[in-house]
Amino acid sequence: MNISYLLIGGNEGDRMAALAAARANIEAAAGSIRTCSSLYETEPWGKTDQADFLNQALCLETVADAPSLMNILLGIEEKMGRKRMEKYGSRIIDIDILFFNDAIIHQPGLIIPHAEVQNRRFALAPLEEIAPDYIHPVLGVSVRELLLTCTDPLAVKKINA
Ligand code: PH2
Ligand code: MG
Ligand code: MG
Repeated sequence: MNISYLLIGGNEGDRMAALAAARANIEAAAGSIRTCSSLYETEPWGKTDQADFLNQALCLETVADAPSLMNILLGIEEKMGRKRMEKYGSRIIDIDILFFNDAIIHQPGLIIPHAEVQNRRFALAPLEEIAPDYIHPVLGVSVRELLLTCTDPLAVKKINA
């Protein structure tokens, strides 16, 4: 069995419904969600003139290997109507693999750990809630430490829902 940490997010339409649909699709097609973080309302990173996102981190238990998981998740995004327009632009749903066991993978279309996780408060804050002691396999420090040293100034607010 493999353990993967995912980040789901979106900033179009009914964001809460989109995250709920993503969780249901992940459970149906990819494995068992062991833990979910709270939902976080987060300022848009990378392209600031767009709506705030809702983000959530998930701990997934799966029999799929990393490339298969990636393909399953891309299929869910497509089924949910994801259109790939501009880089960092708005989207109904995005499902990213942050970590997969302790794997370090560099393949076309698949980089694990996620290349930007340490630079994104919107990923680290939800992740820290469910996996504070996970050690980043390349950087060698915990998620808690990554959040403490993260310089991303964008606001991340836990939602009580
Ligand atoms: N995803 C992006 C770009 N910017 N900003 C926030 N707040 N949340 C995201 O999930 C996000 C983003 C590209 O994947
Ligand atoms: Mg993303
Ligand atoms: Mg993505």
